[in-house]
Amino acid sequence: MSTNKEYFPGIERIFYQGPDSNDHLAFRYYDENFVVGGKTMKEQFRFAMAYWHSFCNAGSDPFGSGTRHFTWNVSNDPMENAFAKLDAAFEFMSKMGIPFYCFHDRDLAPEGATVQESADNLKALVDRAGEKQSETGIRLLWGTANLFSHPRYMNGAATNPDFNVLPYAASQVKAALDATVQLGGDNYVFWGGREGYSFLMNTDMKKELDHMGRFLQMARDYGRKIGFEGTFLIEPKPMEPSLHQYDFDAATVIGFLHQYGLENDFKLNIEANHATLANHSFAHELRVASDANLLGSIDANHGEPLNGWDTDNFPTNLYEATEAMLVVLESGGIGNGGFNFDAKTRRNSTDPEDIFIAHIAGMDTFARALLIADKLLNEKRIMDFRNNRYQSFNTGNGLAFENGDLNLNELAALAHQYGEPELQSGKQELIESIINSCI
Ligand code: XLS
Ligand code: NI
Ligand code: NI
Repeated sequence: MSTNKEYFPGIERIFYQGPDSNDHLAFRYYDENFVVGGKTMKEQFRFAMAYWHSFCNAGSDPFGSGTRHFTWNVSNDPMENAFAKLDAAFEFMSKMGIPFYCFHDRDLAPEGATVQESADNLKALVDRAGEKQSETGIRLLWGTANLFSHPRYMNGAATNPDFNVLPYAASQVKAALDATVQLGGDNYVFWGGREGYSFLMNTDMKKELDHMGRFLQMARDYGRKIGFEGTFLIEPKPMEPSLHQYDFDAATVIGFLHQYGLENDFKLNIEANHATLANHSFAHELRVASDANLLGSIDANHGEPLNGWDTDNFPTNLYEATEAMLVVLESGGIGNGGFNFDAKTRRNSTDPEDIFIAHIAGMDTFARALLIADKLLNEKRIMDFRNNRYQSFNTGNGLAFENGDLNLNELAALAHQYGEPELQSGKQELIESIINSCI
């Protein structure tokens, strides 16, 4: 089925040329073999391409149709287009030097008229994707099932009030897990899609959450049974499409995982734009996940600060990326996760090369942020300040408090003895200016 057609003629393999390069089809900071923090950049990031944005979404929005001409989408046969799209995607990743990709079942293969036909469509594309992976060395970071686009999921998938919907969701998750295992995927993602609600008066939230917990336990058990050794990931998002999404933010999801006994198999996939949609910073969400030992992977993108929506811009905000990389480095890296560009070019970025430029911009932003974060970690004025801020807990009664050796009565009694504490400056402006001097 694979053709020799070139989908991006005139664009060659993108290489590192250094910060002074004016070539817009070259990396200025992402040097895949350069070692930072004990790993090459390639290993630190494990960058991934998101199939849905880069190869399925031609730029349509609620006000108009797509603007990009996809040369792999020209046949009347959707399966033929799906095979062509696979070739185009692997050509793109090979030229970019992107080592991983991520997909929803429906990105890879079209939904069929029956459950069986959908599964067969997916299987055919997965077989071909496996060959493409062997030819190129490109690997699957994660697979997932699209449980939100089809009208049947309008009231949710696992949380749908109608049991008749759940078997459909299960059939998709089962097929997507089979695909992920067949392709050697390192992770399997659940983004809540329409698992949420818009009106409490017609919703039994407790029942819906119990259903979601049970559904995820079933998926975990099935995955482990068929030999999936990777990590299951939940991707928090506070709203959109539902007004109230059940996986609101990292803290909410961590509580959920513990409530339903999922914390040993699941971790979190943190998306920058979802963090800001929840009125958190990207770094905050990463930190919450990391502190719970549940930081699994990252969806790298950037929200539009003026409206806060999930606009999924490519990440070019160096400051935000630097704060994120600081957390990632302090966590010891992203492990078997990666940095997936869950991002789209703007609707009016219509040149075929724009998708290259966008990924280069994102990879360079994170590479540069990694270099800066590495410098900041060695910046004693910041690191020592943060440690020393808590030094009163290192000895004496502070240590006794931390160790659980003081009760409230004893703690309260110390107030009489200590007198009014001296004010300790947080030195925020100083730290901000040190960070700026490292950029
Ligand atoms: C949507 C999500 C989605 C997940 C995969 O907002 O980011 O793209 O990453 O289902
Ligand atoms: Ni995402
Ligand atoms: Ni998103």
